[in-house]
Amino acid sequence: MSEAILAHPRFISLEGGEGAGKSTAIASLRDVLQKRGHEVLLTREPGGTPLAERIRALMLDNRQALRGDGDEDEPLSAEAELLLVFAARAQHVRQVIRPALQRGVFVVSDRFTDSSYAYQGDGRGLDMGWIAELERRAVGLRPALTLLLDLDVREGRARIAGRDLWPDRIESEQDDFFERVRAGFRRRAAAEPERFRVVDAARTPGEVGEAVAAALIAWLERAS
Ligand code: Z5A
Repeated sequence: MSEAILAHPRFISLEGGEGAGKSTAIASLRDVLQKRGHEVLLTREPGGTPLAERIRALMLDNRQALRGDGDEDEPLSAEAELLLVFAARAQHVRQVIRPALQRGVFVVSDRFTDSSYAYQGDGRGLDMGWIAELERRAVGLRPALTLLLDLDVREGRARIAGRDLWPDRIESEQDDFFERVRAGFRRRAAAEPERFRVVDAARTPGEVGEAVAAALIAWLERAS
């Protein structure tokens, strides 16, 4: 396949740390697009296809369930984690995202490759050049607009505290990991101001929904 990365004009992503409110805000983006007569596909990463959802479950499993035959736990290495998220993304792009874009649909994804740079690159310390190579070779697609919901790490964690009986593998990381992730997202947003819009997520769900909707409307009107 071609190694060029296409920023598709109908492909939009939402990014941010845990508890930032992406899953809540994505409905506002859908409403704006539908009101303008567009067909919209909401999807998420890791996941978005049956196989990619299975990879997601493997990657987030916190029971250290990637066990060997004995009783010893087998922790997932950072490198394997990176390859799993890209395996899921390669499926997602080919099975769902590209076909929808080719049909003229707007695709809005809750997370995409920016999460790999932030979590596996900044969070885990893996080589950014390797991630860029995977993005070129296995993905080849980038959103034209990325809305970054920016929120204090502790506030985001407080929002999801007690939600799950068992925090998943990534939720179980310490605050310093999430501080590196947040700094990574902000650095990427500053480096690509044309693509990113940073939204202050420390507001009520209604206010955040209005802010992402306003950012999308301004972007659509600017692009048209
Ligand atoms: N990951 C990765 O490492 N590498 C990759 O390449 C990709 C992902 C693609 C996905 O798990 C994990 O995979 C993720 C990164 C990693 N781990 N982390 N962290 P996930 O989908 O379960 O995690 P998430 O994307 O962070 O989802 P989340 O924790 O649910 O956050 P959210 O979608 O941004 O928030 P929400 O579900 O809309 O809201 C969370 C709670 O806060 C909920 O109870 C809401 O009612 C409440 N909420 C929402 N908005 C507000 C406001 N504005 N005020 C107060 N309370 C609010």
